[in-house]
Amino acid sequence: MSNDLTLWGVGTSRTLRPHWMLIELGLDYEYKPIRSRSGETLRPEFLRINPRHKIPVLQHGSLVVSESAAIINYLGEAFPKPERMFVPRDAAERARLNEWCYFIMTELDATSLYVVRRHEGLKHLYGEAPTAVEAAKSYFMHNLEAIDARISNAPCLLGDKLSAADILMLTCLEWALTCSLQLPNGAAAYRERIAKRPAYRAALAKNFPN
Ligand SMILES: N[C@@H](CCC(=O)N[C@@H](CS)C(=O)NCC(=O)O)C(=O)O
Repeated sequence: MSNDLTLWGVGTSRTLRPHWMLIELGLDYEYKPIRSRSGETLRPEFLRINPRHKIPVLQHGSLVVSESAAIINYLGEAFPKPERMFVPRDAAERARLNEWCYFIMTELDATSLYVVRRHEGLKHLYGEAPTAVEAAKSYFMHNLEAIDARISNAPCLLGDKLSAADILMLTCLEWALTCSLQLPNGAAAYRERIAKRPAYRAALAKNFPN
């Protein structure tokens, strides 16, 4: 039966997240393999859905959700989760999940890795800023080192079961490696464990088809 789910976007760490969550939840979905900075995000068909011309975007029936973290948390709430996934049962558990998600999205993604991406890899678009890049890299490492012991404690960030926070964390760790950052021991071991998941491997194949 169709779930009426359409996901827009492939090719980046941010688009990988919803592919992974959809596959982890065992949901059938359609996807439109548009890419960033290809001109495809500026087509009228997509601008009607997201005037900020950013991917990923999820359509579920008439609902449109942008922002990778919001999409994967929505999917986790809207559909039944397999036993192997973390479901917050009360406000305290939801706070633990939110704490990880906000930390990863604001401190690791937006403040650190995206600054490196904009002013190193995409400097022709956003300007060269070596001081900002170095500061962002060292801020990333400082934050990761501060949580390294917590990451090593259990298989996943919230215990035995995978959550949206793990999807955000692993995609940031993989992204960090492409920026030549060296992961501390706990994070490196965590990455090795989580990256073995079949749903992650399947999502990689869908998100990075070439
Ligand atoms: N905070 C957003 C970031 C989304 C974002 O910046 N997407 C980039 C690709 S990673 C994009 O769509 N760029 C396309 C464009 O500007 O044309 C999220 O996590 O979804």
